[in-house]
Amino acid sequence: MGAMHPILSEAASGFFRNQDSFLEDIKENLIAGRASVVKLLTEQALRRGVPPEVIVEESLLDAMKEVNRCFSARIMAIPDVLLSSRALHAGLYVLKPYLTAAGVGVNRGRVLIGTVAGDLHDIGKRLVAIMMESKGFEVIDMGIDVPPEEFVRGVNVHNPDIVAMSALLTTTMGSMKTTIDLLTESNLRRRVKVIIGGGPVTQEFAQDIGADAYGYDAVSGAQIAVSMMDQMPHVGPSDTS
Ligand code: B12
Repeated sequence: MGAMHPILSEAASGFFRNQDSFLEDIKENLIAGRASVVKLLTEQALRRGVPPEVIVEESLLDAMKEVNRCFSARIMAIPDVLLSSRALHAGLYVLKPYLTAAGVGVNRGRVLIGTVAGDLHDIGKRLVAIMMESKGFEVIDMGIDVPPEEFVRGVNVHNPDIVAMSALLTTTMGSMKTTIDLLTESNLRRRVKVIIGGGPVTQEFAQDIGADAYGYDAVSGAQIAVSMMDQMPHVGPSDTS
């Protein structure tokens, strides 16, 4: 069968759809790891007026939860998950300017974020960073496998208001505590709020290790960061008190 003319194919796949069908199709193609289709559908959804945050929350995040479930149930293997994550990033690439534009001009504060030592998972952390940017935070991403000393150096160099840590492995969660302890020893703990998250992390664990908050996902994490700033006595990222 010959390929459809791009304009016809766009009309067929984009013009007559409603919001729900876009969200469902993006989700389905993300799970199937079709990056170029996810990119195209995301562009079309935006053009048809679907709000970018709705695409993230109701399509991309939902799809990744399903990917997690399928991986845990051994329905998907690691290469499939990596294809899905590539498709997620294709969608996020399209959405990022719109999401971060929402936060432009709002100086909410500065967040230093990283995945803790020994842990190479960065998909969730990157989502958290984007959602925080969308709320008007300046986000400094320290990357993956960040040792406690690097977090401390980051706080000294960048003077953030919030330190956000991600861990996906039970074996690396301990590094969150080590990082908080090192911040305390370095007399930096009182200068920052600490929020943690990731698969094995819980509210109880956050309390046990002396974090200020736990975020279940990227959306709630960004909301918690906003409330943290509202409760802080000082304003702005440049305040060193
Ligand atoms: C993708 C993936 C990988 C990829 C990572 C690719 C990448 N660039 O990130 C690769 C293949 C590299 C990988 C490797 C490994 N993985 Co892996 N991986 C996964 C998988 C399937 C999905 C994780 C993911 O990206 N989810 C999608 C994102 C969107 O969700 P998320 O990460 O949970 O993040 C959300 C929330 O948790 C939260 N969040 C996350 N961080 C933060 C931080 C803050 C501050 C806040 C507020 C919120 C927050 O918000 C996010 C968005 O809503 C999970 C399965 C699962 N059930 O989680 C296993 C999983 C995490 N991996 C696991 C394991 C064991 C490994 C390996 C040890 C496998 C091996 N034998 O080699 C290695 C370890 C490598 C290392 N040293 O880190 C186990 C961990 C078990 C455990 N409890 O310890 C899991 C749970 C799979 C399983 N069921 O066994 N993995």
